Amino acid sequence: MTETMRNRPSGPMNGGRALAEMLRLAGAGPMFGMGGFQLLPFYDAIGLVGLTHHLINDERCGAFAADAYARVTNRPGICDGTLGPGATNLLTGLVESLNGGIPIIAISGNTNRAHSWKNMTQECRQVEILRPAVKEVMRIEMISRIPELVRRAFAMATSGRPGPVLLDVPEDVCHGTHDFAAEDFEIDEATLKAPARRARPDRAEIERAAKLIAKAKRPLLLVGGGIHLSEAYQALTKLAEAQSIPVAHTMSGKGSISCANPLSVGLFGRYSRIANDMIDASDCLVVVGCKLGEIATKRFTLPPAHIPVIHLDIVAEEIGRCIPAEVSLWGDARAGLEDLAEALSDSDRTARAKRTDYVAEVAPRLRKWEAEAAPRLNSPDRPVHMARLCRELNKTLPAESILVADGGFAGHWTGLLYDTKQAGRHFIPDRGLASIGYGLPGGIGACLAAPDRPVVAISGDGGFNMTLGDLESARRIGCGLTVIVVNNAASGYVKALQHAMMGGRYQSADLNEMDYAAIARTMGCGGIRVEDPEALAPALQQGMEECDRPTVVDVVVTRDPAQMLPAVDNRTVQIKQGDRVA
Ligand SMILES: Cc1ncc(C[n+]2csc(CCOP(=O)(O)OP(=O)(O)O)c2C)c(N)n1
Ligand SMILES: [Mg+2]
Repeated sequence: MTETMRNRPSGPMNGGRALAEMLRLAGAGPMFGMGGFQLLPFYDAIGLVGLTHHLINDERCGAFAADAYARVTNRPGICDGTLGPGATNLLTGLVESLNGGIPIIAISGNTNRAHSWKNMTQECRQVEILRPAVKEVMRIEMISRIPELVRRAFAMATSGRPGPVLLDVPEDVCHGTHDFAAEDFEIDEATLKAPARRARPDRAEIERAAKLIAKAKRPLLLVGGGIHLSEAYQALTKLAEAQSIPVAHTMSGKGSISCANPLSVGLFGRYSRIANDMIDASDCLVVVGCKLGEIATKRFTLPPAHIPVIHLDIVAEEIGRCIPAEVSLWGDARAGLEDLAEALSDSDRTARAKRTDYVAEVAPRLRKWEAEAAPRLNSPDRPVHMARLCRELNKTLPAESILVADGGFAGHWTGLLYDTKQAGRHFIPDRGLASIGYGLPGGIGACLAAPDRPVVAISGDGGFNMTLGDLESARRIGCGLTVIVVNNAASGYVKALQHAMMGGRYQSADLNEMDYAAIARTMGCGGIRVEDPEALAPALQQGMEECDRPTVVDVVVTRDPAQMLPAVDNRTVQIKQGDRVA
């Protein structure tokens, strides 16, 4: 008998208790939400069954925290919202998880069905509002079906491309009672973590792909967040090394292979060090777990049409959506990469010999890029240069750390310049929906998922303003999180675009000058204001040493909109009709 079977409850219990018992059996981690009347029996049961739940000050932040927790662990993150505004506040966070393929179980309280649609307070069409924001809505209409539907929610969240599932719980279901049998509380262990099951691509297509790769002189792997979801790190590195194939990554795909691996050519797409040049000169692209969307393709101008593409993805209909694929591999990233490696294994030695000169190009190209970028990476400027901030992060953050990057320049600059020292989820940007406001709550979720590892979040001042109330949550929870605020006193990305494209007419782009370090100290957190780049590393160190309360490192960066874009490789801004500047 397994441990979970021994611990199965039975007898009369309310719906909230049954829900909590199922989550306990599923090994649920910390949950994030804000209570209300409808889910009170569930809240009451949380402590009784030994689960952990954190009050969060905005349900969107709860959903973001659950998303980051899920990214670190690949186990479904759990968040909840009460009837109406609680449920609707979950929306942005759930869409992030939907677009990013992140397993989430969201629980919403709903009205007592005896009174629904009679102008109940807080009532709204929440199921309809949230339906397109999740992979599946499960409305629980019978108390007796709670275990079955929670089981199904885990299966939906972790199978295929993972995603968020909404369990909508009417008040009378949560408060009502049913006599459960122990056998009702069955769980499927395979579905408690993504990927629940691994599908292998068609054998004949693998052979075709292998032939194409074997023939190529300059193959290149383009990888995205699917590598993390599939935990395909070893399989990717093994194939790349066995066949001498360099690897470029999207923002979500950073950490698929260690950035320190000599075969890593860094970010491709809108921002690039050398990867876009490598793509241009390639003769075979192997795309894995990557949707090839706007940013990865520089608004669909990459890759050049003549280069054959092999596309491996867990969602069949994603293949060929943006770029036609010569070979379509439908399946799990790890399984597909292992199969490719096996199909190619006889040619490993000859492939490496044939590609010696090719892979030898990578290091000098990177050195050349580095030399050109050096003045910015080492800039002594005050206010602090963003490239210098990224360099200090590279120098200071240990290999096991996690950097959570918000939308805005925080994500753009670190996406281009931050290096993970080992493979794994060490860089978490919210590129599903690219909302601002993910940094702080994402940092909370990552901290709780990896309590023994340093977690640093980097956020714009606009994104931080959006979520400042949850610094209180981080403090109360006791997260030893370091939050870097990129303080440019502006909605900087907007201001930079207005500078470049609107003749410097700034509209609704400026923020107040604020001292976020002082605010943090007032809130009982650590707070360090940094104006001199030399003070960055000690401030980060001090933040990472704080184990039980957050530290805000408020970094004063340029206020000049001409200097804000990640210009390391884009010093001459090109304005094209109908596109944004890079
Ligand atoms: C919720 C949301 N609203 C608007 C945007 C569009 N947007 C992208 S970057 C940006 C600027 C945000 O300012 P801040 O967080 O200070 O970052 P900065 O660009 O200044 O580094 C905005 C408004 C967004 N991504 N998300
Ligand atoms: Mg800003």
